[in-house]
Amino acid sequence: MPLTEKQREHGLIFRFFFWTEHYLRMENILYSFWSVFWLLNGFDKFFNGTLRATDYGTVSFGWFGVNRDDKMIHYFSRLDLPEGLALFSLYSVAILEIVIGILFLCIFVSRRIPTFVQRLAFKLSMLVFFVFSIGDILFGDRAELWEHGTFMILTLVTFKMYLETPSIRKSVVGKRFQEFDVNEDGQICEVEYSAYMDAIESELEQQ
Ligand SMILES: [Ca+2]
Repeated sequence: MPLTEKQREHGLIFRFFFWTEHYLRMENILYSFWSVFWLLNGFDKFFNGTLRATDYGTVSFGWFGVNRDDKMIHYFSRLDLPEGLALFSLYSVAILEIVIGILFLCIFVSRRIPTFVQRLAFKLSMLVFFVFSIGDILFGDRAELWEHGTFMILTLVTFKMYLETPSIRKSVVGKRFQEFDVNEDGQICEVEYSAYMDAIESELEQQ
């Protein structure tokens, strides 16, 4: 498949655009963000750092700043709920967060994993923010409620992008759409998109 005149003229620039379209996709950025976000937040609950007395008072040292154990026990005690329940809730959510992080990591690595698994990652994310928001209201932490609300919106934005991915691919493939829409369903699936990218790459190599 020959390159267009324009593509040949701007070889290097075209290669750069190819790289951004192939690897630096918005979906890749967002999926890696959610993967890191959930994994770090999940592990944050297991690593609380160590408290040390300093000239400025007692300071927590360690990679993960917030001591969630104390915070959660304090929240639950306000509602006369036991410490055990506070820690059980905290670590259950932490495990769920790590699971969501792994799911997003799988989606980031391969877009070919079953679509119900992909949608599950979004559904679980929304459910966790839903539960957090209820907690924020009951425990009276309005700042956290706001924070969780913004992440809820970003989850919805990412989900919208996930649903619109076929039209994003369509705009990248452009004029060659018919050629790569192999099953003629009017959409470019991940397999068809990879075929398009492979074709472009081999054309670049032949240059
Ligand atoms: Ca198709």
